[in-house]
Amino acid sequence: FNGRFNLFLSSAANRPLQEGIREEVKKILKQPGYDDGSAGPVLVRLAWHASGNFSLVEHNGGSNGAGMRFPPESVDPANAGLHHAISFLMPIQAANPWLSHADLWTLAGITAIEAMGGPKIPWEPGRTDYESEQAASEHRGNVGDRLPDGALGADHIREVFGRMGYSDQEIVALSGAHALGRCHTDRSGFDGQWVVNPIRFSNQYYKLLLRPIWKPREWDGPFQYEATVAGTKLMMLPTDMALVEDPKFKVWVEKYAADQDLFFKDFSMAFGKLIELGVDRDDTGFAKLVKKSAQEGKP
Ligand code: DDH
Repeated sequence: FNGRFNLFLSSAANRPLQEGIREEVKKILKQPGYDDGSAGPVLVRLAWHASGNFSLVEHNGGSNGAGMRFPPESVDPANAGLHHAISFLMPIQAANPWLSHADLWTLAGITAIEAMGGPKIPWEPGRTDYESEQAASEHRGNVGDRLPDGALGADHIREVFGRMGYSDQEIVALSGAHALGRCHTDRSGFDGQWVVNPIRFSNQYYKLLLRPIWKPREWDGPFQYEATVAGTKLMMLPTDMALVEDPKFKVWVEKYAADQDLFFKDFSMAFGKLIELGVDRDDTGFAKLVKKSAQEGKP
C-alpha cells in the first residue's frame, strides 16, 4: 500500500494533492536559527545525494528506494549533515504516510530550488521505498563511495559524473547548485559559502569563479580557496576551481556566467535527469525495486 497512492500524485485529477505537498515543503523552508535561515540548500543536497550514487553500468543506486535511511548510505561520511534535511521533512512525511520518502526527498529538492528563485524542474512521482535495511542491501548492491570528493580535480569529476552518464556541459550546469548553501566544518571539513546570498538561486557561482580573486586559504582545515566579496568571505573547493582550470569545462562556465536563462534551462534538464536516474517505472507508473547483483554488474 505504501507508495501505491503515489501514482495519484501524477494524475491530472490529483494535481491538487501534489500541489499540496509542494505547499507544505514551502512552509518548512523558513528555519530561523538554522544556517542562513533556510532549509532550502540542505534539501537540494539531499535530493542530489539520494540520486547521485547511480551507476549506468551496474544500473544501481539512485533516488528510488530512499536508501539513505539505512547503512551504509546513512553513515557514509559524504552524507554527513543530511539528517537535518530528513528531519525538516519529518512532519510532512508523518502527515502524509502514503507518500514515499524517495518521492518526498526529490520533490522537496526541486520545490526548494524553485522557491529560492530557480527554474521549474520536471518531476514525476512513483518512487518506492525499501521496507527495511535488509531489503535495501539486497536490492541495491554496493553503491558506496560514489559521491564526489571536493579535494580532487577534473579527472575525478568526469569519472563520478560519467558514471551517471553526464557530459561536460551537464556537469558544469549541475555544479551551479553551489550558488546555494555552505560547507560546514563538522560535515565535510570545508568551511563557508560560495556566493554572497546563499539562499538565492542564480548564476553568481560562475561569475565568481571567473574572477581572479581566489587565494588558497591559510588555515588548519582542508585545502580550499577564499576571497572576500562585498564584505562577505566566500569559498571555492578544489573541484569548483577545476571547472575554470579545465578548458573544456571553462567554456561552459563562461556561457553560464554570461547567460542566466541558458543556465536555468540547462540546470533544469540536468537536475530533472538526476532525480530520474535508476527510477524504472512499470506501466502503471510505479518504480520497480529490482534486485541487483554487484557481481554480475548488470541489470
Ligand atoms: Fe555540492 N557540496 N558538491 N553539489 N552541494 C557541498 C554542499 C552542497 C561537492 C561537494 C560539496 C554538487 C556537486 C558537488 C550542493 C549541491 C550540489 C559541500 C559542503 C561539499 C563538500 C557539505 C557540508 O559541509 O555541509 C562536490 C565535490 C561536487 C562535485 O560536483 C564535484 C551538485 C552536482 C549539486 C546539486 O545539487 C546538483 C548544495 C545545495 C550544497 C549546500 C548544502 C548545505 O547544507 O548548505
